Amino acid sequence: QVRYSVPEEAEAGTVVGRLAQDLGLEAGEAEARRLRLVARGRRASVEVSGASGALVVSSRLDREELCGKSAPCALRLEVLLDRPLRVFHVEVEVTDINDNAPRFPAAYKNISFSENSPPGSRFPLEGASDADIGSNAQLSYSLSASEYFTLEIEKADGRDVIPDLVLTRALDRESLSEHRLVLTASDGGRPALTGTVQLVISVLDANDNAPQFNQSVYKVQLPEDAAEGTLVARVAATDPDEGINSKVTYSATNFIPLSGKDLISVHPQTGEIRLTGPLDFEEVSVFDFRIEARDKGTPPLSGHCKVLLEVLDVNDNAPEVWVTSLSVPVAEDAALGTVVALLSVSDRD
Ligand SMILES: [Ca+2]
Ligand SMILES: [Ca+2]
Ligand SMILES: [Ca+2]
Ligand SMILES: [Ca+2]
Repeated sequence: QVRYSVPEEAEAGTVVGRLAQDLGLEAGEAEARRLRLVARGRRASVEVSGASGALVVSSRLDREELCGKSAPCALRLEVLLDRPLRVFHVEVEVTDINDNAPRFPAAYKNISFSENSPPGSRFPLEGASDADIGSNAQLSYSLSASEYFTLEIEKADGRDVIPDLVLTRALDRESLSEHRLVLTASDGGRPALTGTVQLVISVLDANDNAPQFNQSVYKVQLPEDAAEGTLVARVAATDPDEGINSKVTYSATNFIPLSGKDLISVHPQTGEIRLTGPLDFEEVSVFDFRIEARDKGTPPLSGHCKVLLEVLDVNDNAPEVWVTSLSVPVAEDAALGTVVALLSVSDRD
């Protein structure tokens, strides 16, 4: 039995082996005795060159197509010689060249990390595959530069390696909601070939921001005769989170004096504070209360502001007059300056 080896993808005409010589034939004998391959159903991609008796490549030899991942990849040929008839077995090993780059299942990979994932959290990535064999298919991985992520390789059954994406520091969706990284796989060929996949990492929101009012204190003045329904103030809080984590509702609390509770209310959605009853400067001249803005996260977070409503006096009380003492009748010749009556006057305003 004769054995040869030839690299895959060798050009047509490449000599695989000097078959006639290796079979011990004399010059010219190969042609005279019709040294030839036994035709099998499918073309062998090699043939015997008539004149020289050499085995040469006749058409494309693709190791991946012939043998896939199995190694070694051998063509088993039968060679015939006439007069007398003889059969020889020839084995041609097709060796691998690094003609396939590593390939990832897709060009993009979408990954989600919660904003509050602790550093050290990992996400297993799908590795690339390489149609070659041996070191031409031995893959190593690298990740584009990132402040937040690194790659850790886990050895699985000592042969394939599976890269894990590992978080190295806390994420913040409010400052960066999407990270784009490139994962590169390189094979062990010389030169190495590479394949890439783009990792699109979405940062999912966590409720890590409390609503915040754009003013910590709102000072308002209203005349005491302001009608019911009068707008006292419009407060607004913002929350940089997303969705319900940023959805804010308002409520009024901590009234000083407590009676303010019945006179003032805030719309839970708009933050409009309105009068719901009559003011009376003579009773209360300053209402002090707080507005709470609470988001709908789990758990919810809240922020507060203070509102000072000053009630302004209006002249709504007539002076009251009392006669304290009265001297009647008064003599017609009473001297100027004589006290006629002593009056008390008071005005609640
Ligand atoms: Ca190959
Ligand atoms: Ca390869
Ligand atoms: Ca929030
Ligand atoms: Ca957030």
